Amino acid sequence: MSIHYNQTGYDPRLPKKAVLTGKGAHCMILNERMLGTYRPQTGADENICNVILSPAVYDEASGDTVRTVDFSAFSEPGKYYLIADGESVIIEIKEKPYHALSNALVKSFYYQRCGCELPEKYAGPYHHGICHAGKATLVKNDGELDMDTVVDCVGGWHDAGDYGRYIAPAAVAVSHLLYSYELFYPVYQDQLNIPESGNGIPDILNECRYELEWMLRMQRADGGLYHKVATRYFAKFIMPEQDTDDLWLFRVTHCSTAGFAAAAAQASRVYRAYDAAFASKLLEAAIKAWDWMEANPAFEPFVNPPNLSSGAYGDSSCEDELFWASAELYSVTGEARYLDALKKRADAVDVSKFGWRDTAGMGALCCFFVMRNKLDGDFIASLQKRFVQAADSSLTLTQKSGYHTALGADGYRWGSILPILNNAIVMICACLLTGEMKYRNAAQNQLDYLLGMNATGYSFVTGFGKRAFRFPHHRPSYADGVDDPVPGLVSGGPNKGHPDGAAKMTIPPDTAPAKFYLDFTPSASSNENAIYWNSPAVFVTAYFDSL
Ligand code: 9MR
Ligand code: ZN
Repeated sequence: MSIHYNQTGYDPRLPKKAVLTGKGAHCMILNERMLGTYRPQTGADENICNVILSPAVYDEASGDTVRTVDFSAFSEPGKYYLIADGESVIIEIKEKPYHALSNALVKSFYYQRCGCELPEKYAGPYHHGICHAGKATLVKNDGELDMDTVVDCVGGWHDAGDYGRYIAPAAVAVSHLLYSYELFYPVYQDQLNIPESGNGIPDILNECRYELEWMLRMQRADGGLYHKVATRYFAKFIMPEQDTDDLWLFRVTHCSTAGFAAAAAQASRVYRAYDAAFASKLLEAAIKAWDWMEANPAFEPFVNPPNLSSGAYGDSSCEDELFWASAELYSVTGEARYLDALKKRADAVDVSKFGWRDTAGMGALCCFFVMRNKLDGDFIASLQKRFVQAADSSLTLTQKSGYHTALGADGYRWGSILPILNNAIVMICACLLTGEMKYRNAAQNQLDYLLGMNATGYSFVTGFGKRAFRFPHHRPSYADGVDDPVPGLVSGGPNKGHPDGAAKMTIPPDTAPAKFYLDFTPSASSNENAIYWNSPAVFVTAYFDSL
């Protein structure tokens, strides 16, 4: 395999690239119509090349020497044969190439629903019974149970390939989805075939509400948020309804509380137009969470108690969550205390981060796109300057990479898809802020990466692409007896930083970082899905679908 390309298709109006790893520079592109009139040359035709090829460059992250074929000039929709170095692939140029993808990425959250049945009517072959519907018992720091604290916290999405449910990742995933809606709402409809479809509310909001209702249940009466709910150990590879171990609830933490305050405040803004009572409930809960943070300023980082194995999602600082929460709360209340908090923290946080640990990017989006006119010009200008500088750094990474990927060779760690999509979000927003297309074009290459223009040659979305990955570290996809994995799941991707046992045993240790990937169910370190890897993919895809 020497042709690395976007296997879902290219938008006729946008730039189009593929990356070649073959030795030569022999390459041509033809569509059916061109093929009909093509006459094989007689004599030496080694240099037939009807597209522009870049000079060969060394790509550090993959160890590959690559050339880029730029076929942006082709804009007629249709199927094209791309032939290079004795190999051929079919590339599609089509209108709205990302619409079905965008819907499937959102629908994947439905398949992650916990605490309810997934009937065949909505889930097709991926249907299953009700799971994790019991109450959860609080675990103390020493790992013992506190039998007096038993909480009903049913619902929400399974975090990833495991069945844990964690607040910090939930807050971020919901926010990515809600920002996708707030910025690109014309792409969202009410037709994803989920139980709420047809209720007059876009399904992306119906789906987020399922998570938000659970998050509300995770809030203690004093406003603090329990960190997570999970069984003692990661379940075996069984269906969720077979995972009947007791549910454990973990103590209230600062970052979960602040992240919740942010996401709930944002949600109150978004749902106001559809359901004012729900919006008010969210806002009240967000304010209570904020007040809890003010009343409990002594930060205590979360570490897993001993002798258990669910995700830790520990974080060393909540300053970024507080920055984000202050922005969202100021946008909906206009209260001075939130503005003070926003200004106080703005310089100290990285406003270009959209991950489960570093969250200030969402606060920046709130300032730029939601309440720009409520903030003074100097504040916005300096925030924007820093944000665009981050976009420039991403752009530089993209230009240095043979595969046009916004990640350095040292970035291929657990969930490498997150920094790549994070940087795509930064560049998309920089394009929206400055109108400069260089950012959009580089962001497009990150979507291309997701869909196959990467060193592994896999599309990292199940069900999308000729060589889509097939064996996610996702318990239902393994246990459901259906050949195809649940569709619309995003893989964490190559991870040289911390290989799991299967990756260690089967990937040669000198493999380049961008190829340290295994499409094999046991590979938790390189092939799991997670809600907060799907959600930035939703944002990026929705943007390109909205053009
Ligand atoms: O996404 C998390 C990544 O940043 C960490 O390095 C990794 C190891 O601690 O854990 C990842 O999160 C996993 C979580 O702990 C449990 N659910 C599955 C998550 C995705 O692999
Ligand atoms: Zn469940």
